[in-house]
Order: sequence, then structure tokens, then C-alpha cells
Amino acid sequence: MLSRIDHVGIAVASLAEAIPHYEKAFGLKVVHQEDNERQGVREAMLLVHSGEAGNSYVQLLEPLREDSPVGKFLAKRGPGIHHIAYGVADIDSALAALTETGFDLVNKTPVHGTAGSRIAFLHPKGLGGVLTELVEAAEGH
Ligand code: MC0
Repeated sequence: MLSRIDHVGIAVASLAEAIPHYEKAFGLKVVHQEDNERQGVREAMLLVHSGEAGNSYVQLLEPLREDSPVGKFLAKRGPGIHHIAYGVADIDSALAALTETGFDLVNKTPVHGTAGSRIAFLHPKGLGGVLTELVEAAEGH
């Protein structure tokens, strides 16, 4: 079902402060930036690797609102790894298979993710305390 690690999502208080650390430490570059109002985040994607199975990124996440998932996470735990996202070729069949096993899905149907991707979150309580995302990337991402 899973084809790659698509991204590691990292909660930060400020993109402007966090991006230069990743650029300086690893020579990564921001290849995409966007606000996702529904998720309450401003995000920056830094490309780590392009391979046959698709791309892998570090995703830096700054909350747009205190009562958003990332805003609440920062208030409770401070900055750090917020979620891990796996690439899938077909998110509809991946969600159908997980529903069949009775898995606890945050999103039962895909929602809008980074750069036109289709995404769905799986609850951390079923996965060792790790908030997990599935990503069906848009063409070319
Ligand atoms: C909350 N919890 C987490 C967590 N966030 N555990 C691990 N990792 C996280 N990121 C835990 C809390 O510690 C708490 O555990 C319990 O979940 C309930 O927390 P809460 O603060 O009361 O939050 P809820 O219940 O309102 O919501 C938790 C839930 C939510 C995971 C359902 O954050 C959610 O819907 N997340 C999915 C959407 C999201 O994260 N969007 C932002 C990234 P205890 O043990 O204290 O009960 S959007 C994104 O990344 C997109 C744009 C993309 O990639 O394309």
C-alpha cells in the first residue's frame, strides 16, 4: 500500500525562523509554500529526495490559528515532529482497505493537501502515538 515516505511534518512557531536552519544545515531548498486554511497551517516543503516512487520532503508547519491542530500541538508539546506522511498510488483504495479493517480514520474521504495532493489523516492512537497521513501526490510532485 505504501510507496515511500512522502514527508515528515514538523511543527514550528515561525517558518521565517525555521527555514534558514534547514537550508543551512542540509542545503535543502523550499520548493513550495502555501496556506491551507482548512487545516489552519502555513507550510513550506523542502525537497530531500526525488526517486522512482516520487519525492520526499521535510514539511515545516506554522499555525495560522491557535485553535488549529498545529496550534494546539505547539501549545501542548512545543515544536517538534507533528506527523509522518506516506505516499500511496491510490488513496481511495487505501482508505477503503483501512475502513474494512475497522481502522480509526480522521478523514474517511480524501481532503485537499499540499500542492494539489489528496490526503487523509489516520488517528495517532492506532499507530503508536504517531499522527499519520496518506498522500496521493498530484502529477509532478
Ligand atoms: C494531537 N495528539 C497527537 C497529535 N495531535 N498525538 C500525536 N501527534 C499529533 N500531531 C494527541 C494529543 O496529545 C491528545 O492525546 C489527543 O491526540 C487529543 O489531542 P487534542 O489536542 O485534544 O486534539 P484533538 O482531539 O482535537 O485532535 C487530534 C487530531 C487532530 C489528531 C484528531 O489534530 C487532527 O485532526 N489532525 C489531522 C489534521 C492536521 O493535523 N492538520 C495539520 C497538518 P492525549 O493522550 O492527551 O489524549 S495539515 C498538513 O500537513 C497538510 C496540509 C499536508 O500535509 O498536505
